[in-house]
Amino acid sequence: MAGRYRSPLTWADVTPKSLYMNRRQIMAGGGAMLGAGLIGGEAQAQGDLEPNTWEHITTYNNFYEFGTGKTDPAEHAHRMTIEPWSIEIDGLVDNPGTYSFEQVMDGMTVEERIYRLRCVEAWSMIVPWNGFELADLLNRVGVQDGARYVAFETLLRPEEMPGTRFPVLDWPYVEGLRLDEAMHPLTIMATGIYGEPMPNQNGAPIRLVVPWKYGFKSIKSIVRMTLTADEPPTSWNVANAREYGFYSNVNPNVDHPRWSQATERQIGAGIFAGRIPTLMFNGYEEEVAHLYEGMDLTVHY
Ligand SMILES: Nc1nc2c(c(=O)[nH]1)N[C@H]1C(S)=C(S)[C@@H](COP(=O)(O)O)O[C@H]1N2
Ligand SMILES: [Mo]
Repeated sequence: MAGRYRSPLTWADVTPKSLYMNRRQIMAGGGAMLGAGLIGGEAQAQGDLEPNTWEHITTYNNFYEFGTGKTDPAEHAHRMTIEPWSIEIDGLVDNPGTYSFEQVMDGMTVEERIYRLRCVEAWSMIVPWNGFELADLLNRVGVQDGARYVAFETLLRPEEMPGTRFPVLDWPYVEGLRLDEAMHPLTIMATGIYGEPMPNQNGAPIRLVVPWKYGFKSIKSIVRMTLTADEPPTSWNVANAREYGFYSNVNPNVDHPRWSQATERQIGAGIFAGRIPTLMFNGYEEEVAHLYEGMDLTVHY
């Protein structure tokens, strides 16, 4: 392995922090920027962010590399080898290289963030993620002038991923964010759920979580990140550009061509619970609306 490291990260210039905020601290308001503390009053009013059960979060998944059924990932993702794991970080960065998972985690501030995950299929669940801000990692590798986007890529290992034998998507799964979206403090690299290491079906060992965008932007099991000048391709946009744009911000006013985005079904709420209204930017409007000032979100969907 050692020979593969082109440019090992040295975090020497960074003060290591090992703060881990547990849920109680966050709920008590210990972190103004965290979880429930961040969402607006409107979101609070439709029900506080009471997390879904471990069972729901780990058995109702989208991870097409393991099949397109909701229970396929729970059934097959155990076949994915996650040790050792490394992430290649390249493109317009000062310190490109192949970093082991351990190097990436070294000194990172892992916190719990309770976010709603809103799927484009119009269901949602509340997940207590553990992770660190993507901005912290990007700052460490040094983003160069001229970088305007971050491209992400998922592991592609057909012998461990039965779903990739079918051309459902253009494998490997790829996603992208504009640099300011990637640097936003709500954007995290998640490495666990409920304080446990990330289950394979949820994107072990490390995945993106962007709470104001549809679930598919939150790419799982990341093996590569590339800083680019141009907007990178994204798997769902490549598969069907009319239905899935680059931005894919949660927006109750812009329907998917085949169904409404105005409401959502809460996974685990019970069959009598009824649908709830979907909030602009998934309830994070105050925090992120400024990123899209002057953009027509019906064009840039
Ligand atoms: N690599 C990869 N990442 C992915 C997907 C996928 O199929 N492959 N599905 C996306 C979709 S559509 C959703 S809704 C979320 C689901 O995350 P969860 O299973 O942890 O709830 O993962 C996203 N990330
Ligand atoms: Mo999704």
